[in-house]
Amino acid sequence: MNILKFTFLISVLALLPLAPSNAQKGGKLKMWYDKPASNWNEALPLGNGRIAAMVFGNPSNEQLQLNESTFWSGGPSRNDNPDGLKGLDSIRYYIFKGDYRRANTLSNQFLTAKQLHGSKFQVIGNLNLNFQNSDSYTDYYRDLDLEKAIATTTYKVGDVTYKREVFASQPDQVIVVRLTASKPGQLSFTASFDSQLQKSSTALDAHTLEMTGLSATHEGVIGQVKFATRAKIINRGGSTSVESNKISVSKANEVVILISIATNFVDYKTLTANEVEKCTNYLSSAEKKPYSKIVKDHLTSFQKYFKRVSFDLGTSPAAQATTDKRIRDFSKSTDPELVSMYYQFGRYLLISSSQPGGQVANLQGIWNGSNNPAWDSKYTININTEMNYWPAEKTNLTEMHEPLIQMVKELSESGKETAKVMYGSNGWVAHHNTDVWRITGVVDFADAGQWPMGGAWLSQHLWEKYIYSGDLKYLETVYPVLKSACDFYKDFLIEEPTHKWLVVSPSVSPENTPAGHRSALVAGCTIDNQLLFDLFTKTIKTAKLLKKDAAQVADFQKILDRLPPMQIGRLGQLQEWLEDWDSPTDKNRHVSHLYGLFPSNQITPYTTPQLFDAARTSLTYRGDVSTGWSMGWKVNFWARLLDGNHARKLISDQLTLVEPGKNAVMGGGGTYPNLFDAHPPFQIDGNFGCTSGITEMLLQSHDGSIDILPALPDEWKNGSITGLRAYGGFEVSIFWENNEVQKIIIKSNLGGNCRIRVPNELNLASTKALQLASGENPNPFFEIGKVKDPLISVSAKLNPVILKTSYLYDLPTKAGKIYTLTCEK
Ligand code: FUC
Repeated sequence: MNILKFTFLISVLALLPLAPSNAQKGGKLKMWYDKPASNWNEALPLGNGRIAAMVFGNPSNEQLQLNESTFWSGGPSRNDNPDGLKGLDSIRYYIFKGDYRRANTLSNQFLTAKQLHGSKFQVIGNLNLNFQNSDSYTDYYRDLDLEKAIATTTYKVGDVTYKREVFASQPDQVIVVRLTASKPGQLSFTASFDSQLQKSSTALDAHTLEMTGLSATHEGVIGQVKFATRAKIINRGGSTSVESNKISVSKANEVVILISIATNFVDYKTLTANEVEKCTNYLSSAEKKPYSKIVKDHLTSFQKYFKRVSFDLGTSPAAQATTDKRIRDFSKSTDPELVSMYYQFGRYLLISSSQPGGQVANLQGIWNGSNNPAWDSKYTININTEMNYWPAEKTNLTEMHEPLIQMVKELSESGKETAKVMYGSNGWVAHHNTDVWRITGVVDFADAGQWPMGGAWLSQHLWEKYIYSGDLKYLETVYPVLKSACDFYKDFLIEEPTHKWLVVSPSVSPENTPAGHRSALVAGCTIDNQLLFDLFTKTIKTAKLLKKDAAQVADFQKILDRLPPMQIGRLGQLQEWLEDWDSPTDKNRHVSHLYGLFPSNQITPYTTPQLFDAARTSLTYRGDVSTGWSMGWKVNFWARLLDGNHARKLISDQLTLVEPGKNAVMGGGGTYPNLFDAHPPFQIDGNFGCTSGITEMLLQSHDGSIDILPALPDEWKNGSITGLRAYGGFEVSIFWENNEVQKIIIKSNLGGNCRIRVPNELNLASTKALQLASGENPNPFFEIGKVKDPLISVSAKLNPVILKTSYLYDLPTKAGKIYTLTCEK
């Protein structure tokens, strides 16, 4: 390393002012606080998709709580109940007979996993930095700059200003801490690691700490994931010394600490990597770079993604306050800038927790402070994991989607055996949970776990990635997974006795029990039918695009034709089940039957107005306030229902401050001081769900056209959003004033007709070839799968769908060209 250069850079930087002036506090994309974090839900998250830290920012005792995405309990394992086939026919028999209790008992006996309900995402430990004489400090400030992905803490002790900057570098695979002071020789502290799962913790020399550990044994599976972590302390000035497993730094001018973490994980079946070697390798390459280069590379790699989308809703005086205060006051103040920051925080979290080649963002993304986290912090695939990835394509983060696509491919391998062993079926199946070992059996108990549709929902993401990019090469790589998912249902579906429809049984409408049933087990619930409609439609489309498997396509089409239609029940609601069992007082957080409204496009205002009205009735009965993720979902629903003010109300419900430490509850979620979503407890899906929902308020492309500002709330009078993605390879930027579109910039990546719907008239002369739309949209990416007409109960009252005026245009585009459209004045 060029030590001289490194030293020079450090000394130049040390002369710069260290504390932000009042005018610099906070800022558009800075979460900021005037106190150290007193608990985990006040600490600030950093991550590079593989390793992560929560930064507490305490002057006398800094704590960096560390995670690594492959550090899970147990080891490669499966959880299929081998008795499945013995019980399946009887369970189905009792369901059709209406004896749901009996079916439930048998299901728990024959289908639910015998012992293994999934492993736990675990904690590496903490790096602690204990500073001398720092108990009385003044001028405290800490922030997380979302644009830079750097957490900064500053404070004064006496007349010395101290500054800490921390970030997680993706290119260098280390967490970097830099400590500076406004006067020389002022940095004295002791550094040490600790962990509940540690095997050893030592100081290898006067600059290097090392800790190793092993994951916990859980549900009979021995803990086999080994980790190694090292911290390299590089001081300028002063000295360092070793005290047992701690390193003391005395009177340094400036210190950089590089933290490296690695495990023996190779893939979900293999744990043969050498964690110490990996950990050392990351560290020794990072050490060779000067700090300035590490920061520069970090910024380049992070901003490449982050800056693709900018979002401006203006500002207001409320934006001057600390972030926790802004959340507390949100419902009684006007603070649209908190919405735009919260939106970008969702994108920040996805970039920080999900990177190509890495693991999928779990229930807590990649941030977990407990070795017994709620729901094991694993993958709940009956909504939560999918929700994490709703913003990926539309907010221009397609690379972040890759770990999920990889997981679906892996589940299609592990789920083959589950399909065979439990149900005697071909193809692959996954139920309502999985983990890093890609388990695909039934976990917990029948009412939640007996949902053989997790794979069907996840598979939608394979198509989703395609419809935004048009990348046929990619589509070819996922086609076998789609086909094999259909193969499973081809064998597994059975005919229900009344209408002779093909249905899934046994199943549940996720985690909801029809009133009076005392068992959630049913056949043919609405979400299952909707998921199958999408799965088969998309698989058939894929096969046709790739010119493959004509015979299978014909078979799949026959199945598609025999799926149940959606039904509108006695209350005018969309029925959640095959029978009209919906209760108007049901407030369950899951709203699974509205999968057809969002994320799917089976229910839309322009194509299926009756179902659209019924979906609104169902959602109105379900109510607003619920768990964090449920409210995040509802922002998307109300956006799809074209009601911007209601969507805005849900954002306000979600931005309700939740005091840290609240245990899991099934209603009354909100947001923690660090902007993490509160189920409670912390669950990241709500963050991602809301970011997706805000996008849906401003841009939609699922109903035959690109819909500009489809659900703009009155409050967001002026604003702009740039760089969003729409179906068919379009990138869209929107500028509006007084709730009217002023300008739209469209980049066409694939060419083809761009049909756009706008709430106010465009100036036809603003772009050559812009014309009023006519006929069907010829762009194949906008073709909508036609659902069957709904069956409507005789007592259902339906309201006509009244839509606001909008204008529909066609713009023939060329690949690679940018078009600017302005409004008619
Ligand atoms: C499902 C939801 C819960 C929670 C859990 C992780 O079980 O019903 O609300 O989000 O997943």
